[in-house]
Amino acid sequence: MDAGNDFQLRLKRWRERCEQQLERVLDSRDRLTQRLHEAMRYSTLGGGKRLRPVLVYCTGEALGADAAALDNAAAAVELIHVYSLVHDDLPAMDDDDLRRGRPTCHKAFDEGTAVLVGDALQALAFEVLAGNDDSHLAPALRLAQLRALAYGIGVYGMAGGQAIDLAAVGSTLDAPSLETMHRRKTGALIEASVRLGALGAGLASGAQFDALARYGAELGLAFQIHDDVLDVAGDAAQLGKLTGADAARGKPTYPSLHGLEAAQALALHHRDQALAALTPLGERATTLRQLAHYVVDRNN
Ligand code: GRG
Repeated sequence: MDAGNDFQLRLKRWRERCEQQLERVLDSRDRLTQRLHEAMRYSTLGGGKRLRPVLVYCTGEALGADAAALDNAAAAVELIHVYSLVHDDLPAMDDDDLRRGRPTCHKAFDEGTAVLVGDALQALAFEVLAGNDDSHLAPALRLAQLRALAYGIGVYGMAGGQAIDLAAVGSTLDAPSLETMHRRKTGALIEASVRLGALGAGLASGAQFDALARYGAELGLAFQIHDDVLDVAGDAAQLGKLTGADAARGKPTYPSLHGLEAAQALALHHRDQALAALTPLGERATTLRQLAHYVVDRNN
């Protein structure tokens, strides 16, 4: 089998494993909150590329971890990601009707439910990551994972990036501010996914840990720049959402600031930075390298 097919097969297996884990943690028989649960499952299951959990698995695997030691972290990062999508789609944020090819959560249910879906998914992510007595990971590593995830989604991560994004609508940002916004809004959770995978393999510090964190940060920035590019040049049917949304809202993006071609070149530049960061890991990082190419070659 050639390397490309092997990569696609591994991607498919990790996605299936992620789906099983999400099914596991979203299983509830509480009748009083049936509608909330239905909305959480609707938003989470059966869609999306599962990039963040795949990164957890691939990073952990590169360092020799068992998949079972990575399951909770993989589920947790996807729960957080879905929470961010549900809130981001709300009228107070991006006001989107379509997500993953289906009506957004607040369209399929209602706005109040969508707010609660995000809140409950975020809480569930930390509960799952904290683990239980059967957890495969030592308490100190679990604590480091909790801290990494919290940092990645707080003021210096996803929520802060979203605040910069909201404040910038209808205005321009200079290049360094736009880069900071992207690094926080999207890059920080992607970097956290890599950190969680390393911690799940027992690696908590040192040159290799720092190299992986750098890989995650550069990959995250490349991912969001490519996302900006897809919003201009992508295909709505493949994306499962409308294109041109950033320009319609007057959002500063890489194509609006630098032009489409320069934005594409910058996505490749940060992919290359991500690849360069992997040098100390040698052969073990083959799948992580393939993921870096995938992130800027994808059409959805
Ligand atoms: C706290 C009210 C409140 C809102 C928070 C944190 C937040 C809203 C939004 C975060 C911003 C955000 C959604 C960033 C991610 C942008 C992005 C590129 C999403 C798409 O990710 P993909 O392509 O999606 O990985 P799939 O569907 O494949 O999982």
